[in-house]
Amino acid sequence: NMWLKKGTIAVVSTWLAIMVAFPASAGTFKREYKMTVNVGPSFYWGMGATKFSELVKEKTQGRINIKPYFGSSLLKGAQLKSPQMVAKGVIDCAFESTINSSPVIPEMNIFSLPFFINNFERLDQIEYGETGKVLFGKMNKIGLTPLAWAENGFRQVTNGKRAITTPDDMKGLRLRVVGSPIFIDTFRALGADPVNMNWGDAQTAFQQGVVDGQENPVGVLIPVQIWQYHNHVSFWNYLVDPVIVYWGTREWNKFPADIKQAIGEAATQAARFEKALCRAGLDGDISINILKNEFNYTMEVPDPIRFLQSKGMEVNFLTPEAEKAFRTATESVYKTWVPKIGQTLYETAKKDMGE
Ligand code: X2X
Repeated sequence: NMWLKKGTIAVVSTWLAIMVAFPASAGTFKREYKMTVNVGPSFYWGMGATKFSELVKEKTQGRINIKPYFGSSLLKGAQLKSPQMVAKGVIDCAFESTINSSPVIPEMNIFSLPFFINNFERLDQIEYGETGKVLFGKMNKIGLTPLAWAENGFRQVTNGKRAITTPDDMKGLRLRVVGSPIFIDTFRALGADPVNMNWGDAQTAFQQGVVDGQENPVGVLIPVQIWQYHNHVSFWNYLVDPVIVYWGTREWNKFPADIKQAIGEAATQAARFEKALCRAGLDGDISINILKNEFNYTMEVPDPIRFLQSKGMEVNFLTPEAEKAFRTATESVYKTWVPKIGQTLYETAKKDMGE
C-alpha cells in the first residue's frame, strides 16, 4: 500500500529530523549511572569511588548521578566480568582494579609480573609513560573509555603460619588468590597451594580458616581487619594493582562535551585522592600532605605498618638478596606471561622505568 509506505517514511523522517536537531544530550540523562566497585565503601578504593560520584554530581550541577554498587553486587560477586559488562553497556562505568580486567585485557598482566614494578616511582613511570598509553588504547579497542589511573596498591602477603622471608617459606601454604590465572602460576612456581576465590567469598574463607593466608594491599588489609585471621604480614611489594576509572564508550559518546569534561576532571581528582589514601604513610609525607593540602583530609591511619604492628601483626620486609631469590623462583611466570602480555609492551615498560 503506497499511501501507508509514504506515511511511514514521513513519520520516520520527521523523527530523524528531531533526533538531529535535539541529540540525546539535551537534558535526557539517565536518572542513575551504575558504577561497579569490587570492594566495600570503607576500603580506600571504595572511598575513592564515592569521592568520584560526589565530584561528578558537583561538577555537573547534579545532572549526572552515579551510584556506586559496592562488592561487585551488579555482577553477583564475579569481579572479573566488569570490563565486558561495562563494554556492553549493562553497567555504565567502573572504578575497577587492573587485576579484574586482566583476563579480558591480557596486557594488564604487566602489573602482575612478580617482582617487576616494585615501587611507586616505577609504577608512575609506567602509568604516565608509553605503557599507560598503550594500555588505555587496548581499552578503547574493546569499547571502554579510560578516564584516570587510581590505585589499589602494592600487594603484601599475610598468613597465620610464618613470616615469609625466603621462597622456601611459601612451601605448602594454602593461599587465597584472585581468579586471574597469572596468580595461580606465580604461587605454584613458589611451591604454595593457591586457591582462586572471588573477594566476596574470600572474607568468609578467612573467617572459617579455609586458607592459611592471602595477599592484598594495606588499603584492603586494614578495612578488612586482617589481624583477626593472620598474624604475619610480609611487605614484599611483589606486584601492584592499579585501579582505572572507566566508562563504556557507547554511552560515553552520548555525553555532550561539557559533561565529558566535567566527568573527566572528577575522575582525575578522585583518582588523585584515592591514590593518596592508598600510599599514605608508605611514601614519606607526600601522600599525607596531598590529602591535607588538596582535600582537607586527615588520614586516620597515617602509618599503616605501625598500625598493623599495633594490632599484633608481625611485619617483615624482604632483603635485596631474598627479593632476587623470589625473582629467580618465578622465572617460569615470565616465560609464560611475557608472550601473552606482548614482548614489545614488556620492553616498553622496562624503557619507561629507565631500564
Ligand atoms: O580480590 C581482591 O583481592 C581485590 C579486592 O584486591 C581485587 O579486587 C583485585
